[in-house]
Amino acid sequence: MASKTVITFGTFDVFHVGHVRVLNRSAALGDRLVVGVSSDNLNFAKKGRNPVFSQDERLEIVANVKAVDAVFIEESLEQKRDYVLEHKADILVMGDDWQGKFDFLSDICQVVYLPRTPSVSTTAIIEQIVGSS
Ligand code: C2G
Repeated sequence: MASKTVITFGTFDVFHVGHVRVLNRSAALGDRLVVGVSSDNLNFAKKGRNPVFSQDERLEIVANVKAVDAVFIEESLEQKRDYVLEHKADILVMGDDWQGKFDFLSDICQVVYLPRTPSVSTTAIIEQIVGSS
């Protein structure tokens, strides 16, 4: 059977257990995991704030997760189709906060949404740190 490439995307700011679990579960769906890490500009456009860690730092962290085979910077949400084709991905994985949003790519790859890990988020971690200072 041909080997399967999985692609997923995220900001992965203030890297936490929800991030490592989604990467492990994504990798388990295929043979090779490629991860698009949102650029600082894309993150600002999506969330209205700069990430705590820069795109170079986030890229380095994600690249060093055991389940991850390759990383690249995701510059724009609109380029998903190009990224899937460029990396020859067979499966696109997204967290279920994106449920349905990328179904239009199912003509070129399988699209899978995984449930988020409950009760952990970058925003909550930042709020907890700010509140405890
Ligand atoms: N995640 C999770 N459980 C959490 C938090 C995050 O499973 N408690 C998953 C998200 O569903 C996503 C990945 O971890 O699959 C990265 O999360 P974010 O950094 O919040 O990703 P986001 O900013 O939504 O970027 O092109 C789409 C974007 O790049 C996705």
